[in-house]
Amino acid sequence: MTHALIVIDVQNDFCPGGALAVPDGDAIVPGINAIMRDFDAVILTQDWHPAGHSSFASSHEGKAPFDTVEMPYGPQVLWPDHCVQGSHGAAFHDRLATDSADLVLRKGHDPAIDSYSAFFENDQETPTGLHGYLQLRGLGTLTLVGLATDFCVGFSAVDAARLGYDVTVRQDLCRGIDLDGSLGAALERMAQAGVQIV
Ligand code: VGL
Ligand code: ZN
Repeated sequence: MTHALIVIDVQNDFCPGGALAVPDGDAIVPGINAIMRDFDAVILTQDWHPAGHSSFASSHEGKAPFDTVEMPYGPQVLWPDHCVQGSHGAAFHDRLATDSADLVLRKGHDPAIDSYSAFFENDQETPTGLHGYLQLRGLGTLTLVGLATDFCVGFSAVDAARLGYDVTVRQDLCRGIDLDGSLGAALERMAQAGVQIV
């Protein structure tokens, strides 16, 4: 089994100064760059929303960022506008070594569905295509790093484990948002799913 590094959403909007900044989000960049050469493949994901996306609080009358609404696919946290396609906020952090990536996977482009996981959108059934790519390349062992631990990293890791991958999350190379205990809950869900958290 060959081993892929999946770098989740290391984008300007999730770094200090960005629209949905994760505390210390940029601190992981040098460490991520340093381990890229240790893997058979490097995959970067990019949160990539159209303007007016349904996960933005600004798209819901009377709602504020971090409120929750009921979507056809279940509860959805509303976020500040972030990672709008083509914007500076959606670009990768400028010190991330993007040239080393084999694949850049964009997610969250459907206006009506958010996509935390790199594998499935938040309806938990629409595939992003990543599973097919990994299978065809024989990449069965995955290490996940990036932002944010409790949302996109956590959901990706749980989906990967359920799909049968051998999954490790490098906590030292992740940072979390921790909204109402979401970090502890995500660590719990990952552990339950068989993700190795190191
Ligand atoms: C993320 C909230 C909204 C993430 C993306 O990358 O963790 N979180 N969109
Ligand atoms: Zn998003």
